[in-house]
Amino acid sequence: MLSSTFAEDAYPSPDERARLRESLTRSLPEIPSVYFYDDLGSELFEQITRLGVYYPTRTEIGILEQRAGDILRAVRPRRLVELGSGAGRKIRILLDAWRRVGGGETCTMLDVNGLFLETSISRLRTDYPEYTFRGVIGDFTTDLPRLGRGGGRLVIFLAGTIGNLYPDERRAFFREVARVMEPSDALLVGADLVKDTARLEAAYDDPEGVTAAFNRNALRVINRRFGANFAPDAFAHRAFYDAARAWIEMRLVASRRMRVQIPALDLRLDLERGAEIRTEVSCKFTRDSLQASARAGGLVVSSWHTDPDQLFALALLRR
Ligand code: AVJ
Repeated sequence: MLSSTFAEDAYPSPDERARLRESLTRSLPEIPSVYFYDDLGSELFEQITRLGVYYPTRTEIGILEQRAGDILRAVRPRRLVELGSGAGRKIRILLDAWRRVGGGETCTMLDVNGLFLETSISRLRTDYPEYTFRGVIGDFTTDLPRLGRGGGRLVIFLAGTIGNLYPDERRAFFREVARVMEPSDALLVGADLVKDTARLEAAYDDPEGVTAAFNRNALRVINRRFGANFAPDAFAHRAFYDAARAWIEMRLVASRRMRVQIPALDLRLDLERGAEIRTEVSCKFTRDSLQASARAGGLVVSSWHTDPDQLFALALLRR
């Protein structure tokens, strides 16, 4: 959903360059996971969602299909707001349920990609003429105030994307959302659940190598956007579950010694063979751990919806 951040025509701002420079010069260098999602990366992610080992997408869709009606009847929203609209498949499940339940008026989608927003909104207008659709171009970590206040609103944040925020960023996110919520509003969050390590690790290291290609693509994005000369093929994909932090971590491992120039950051990286770059954390939750971090924003879990195998959950949060 963040692909337009890397529109080829938009040169990285000083702020963006400073942030990446800071990430790459840590003792464990890091590339923020937002850099996965150029057009190719977004397509690779779509392929990941169809892999047998990658259970989150289909499990979340199953839960939504089962529970959308109950959730809408409990909240009775007039307005639906989606943060980060993805492929636009899941909002349709809620809109279909809204038709049966009634009471719906407007649907707002917040996304950093303006073109993506326009395309999906024009399709939604055709298929759901009874609702008013609005697009807000923005980033869910910084632009929530632009949604305004108002009540009667169900905000949805799906796909387990909440897990890509570090715990402190996650608490800040909940505080920001809570700030624009009225007591009659609710937030529906999709969260991947803690489970056995083998199952988690398999979901991030498929035999087809799609996740490995997705991981290496971050280097291509950095090369293009910052004039760097990373050799993506000289990096191996690594994904492991850190049980103490309850997160999957993805890294790229240098298969040889190399010197990387990143002109736009005025930076040179000397990597030893075996040096690692962190590209993503994907936090896994229990009902208690999600509740604890939502509490930072004064939010409580008002209902919890999961699949029979407890793989994934939708948490309905309220003030
Ligand atoms: C986009 C956050 C849902 O963390 O599972 C998939 C991204 N990374 N495989 C996740 C991802 C590796 C994904 N989300």
